[in-house]
Amino acid sequence: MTTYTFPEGFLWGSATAAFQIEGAVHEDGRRDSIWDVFCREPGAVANGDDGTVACDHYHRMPDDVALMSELGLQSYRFSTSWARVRPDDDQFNPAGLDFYSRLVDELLGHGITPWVTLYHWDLPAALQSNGGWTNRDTAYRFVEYAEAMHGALGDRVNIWTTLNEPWCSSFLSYAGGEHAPGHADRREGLHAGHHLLLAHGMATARLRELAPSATLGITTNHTVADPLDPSSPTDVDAARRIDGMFNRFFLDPIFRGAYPADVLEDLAGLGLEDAIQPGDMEIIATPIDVLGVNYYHGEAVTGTPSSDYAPVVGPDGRLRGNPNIGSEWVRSVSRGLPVTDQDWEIQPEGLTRLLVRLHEEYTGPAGIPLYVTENGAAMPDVADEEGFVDDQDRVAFVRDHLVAVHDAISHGADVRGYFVWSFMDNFEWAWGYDKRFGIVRVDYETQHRTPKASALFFRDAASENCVRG
Ligand code: NCW
Repeated sequence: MTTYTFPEGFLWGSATAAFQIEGAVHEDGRRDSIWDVFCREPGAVANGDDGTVACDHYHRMPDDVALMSELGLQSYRFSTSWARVRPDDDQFNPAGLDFYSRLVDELLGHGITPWVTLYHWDLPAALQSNGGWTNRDTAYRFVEYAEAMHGALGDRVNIWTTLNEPWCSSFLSYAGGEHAPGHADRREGLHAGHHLLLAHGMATARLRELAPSATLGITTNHTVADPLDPSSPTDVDAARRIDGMFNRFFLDPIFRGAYPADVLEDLAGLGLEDAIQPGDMEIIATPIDVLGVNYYHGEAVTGTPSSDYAPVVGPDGRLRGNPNIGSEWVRSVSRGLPVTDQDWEIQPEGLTRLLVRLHEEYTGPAGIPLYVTENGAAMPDVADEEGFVDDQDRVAFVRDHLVAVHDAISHGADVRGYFVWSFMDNFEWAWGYDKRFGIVRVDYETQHRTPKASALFFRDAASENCVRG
């Protein structure tokens, strides 16, 4: 048995997102976000689930924070709901701002460091009616929203993430059709991606003016794409393309002020250039203090190059696109690795490779630390009569990925913390409530919370600052 001890000061936390847990979607002045609208579309979300009640966190927040404290969380990463705070793209909503202010007070009262994410996918529907992220104006609106959040919380919150997983809120949402607003248009996907990056850069610059000593960053989601057959040039090219769209499309502008040349070549003729205005790339490259990394799985990819592409109408009548813009022919193929409840292949060593690479190619040269802002797994949980879930599969997943983080640190990556996704079971987007990621079980009938074995494992790891395996 080896003990993997983390550097002193390593931050142990957990994360959630507003729409996935809050509920209370029509209370205290909140109005629809694009996810409320999307949930009403037949076939968009499994079982027709929606966020109306979710984990009822809006009403149970103090108890939830008390449970976080009992479980030894040192930091809690949550997102604020733009639709709660500025429901109509007009006046800011004092009741919405007050909820997050109370949450921050509650966290600080328990000695838990608040880590705010400003955008975790729930755009106000009022903005989508003007094109949402395909409209450049939304980026300017985001800056106003960021300013307001800073005005409400900036005296107590020091760590700010602009966006969570812009790949999802652009490509998966506007081109892939799987997330709100459920469009299947490649040009829209690319424009959304650029405007999200612009919003990130402008908000970072503004927050820096308002709070010179704050820690500012973005969280990107990553895949580690390996060619199915490393000796096949098409498979190698498929892996390069997926890496280009998932990882480098976002990181290169942020760290190098330019889209990668090979990605621009792959995307030629699809309209990205039309969204880029003089000065945009400099704004996007506004320096940040921290990069948040979300990692769930790696994949093996293959495919036969083709320029054929047509969105398909699914059995539910909804148009489905493909988030792999310009490389729709690339497919992920099972390598026979064990999978989570979402069929995502479990590959902890991919996290080591990812962190070392990010450090060497992007953050290290700029002296910027990495935080794993999300990692975790949906597992087929079974609760006993008391509601306890002995989720040894999730314990192993989290432990093995923490060992992978430790390996990355041993190889020189400057990783300062790990946030398990998620604090509690919640609304898993298009999968609805079927998929459970929490280290705390939520009984949706009673809203009763029960820490799972993984929560107890995580509490011990955090308090000892190590894992064993
Ligand atoms: S879906 C997703 N997730 C999960 C979600 O609960 C959370 O809000 C997100 O930050 C868990 O963590 C993130 N990420 C999308 C991963 C990419 C999916 C690739 C689909 C290919 C078609």
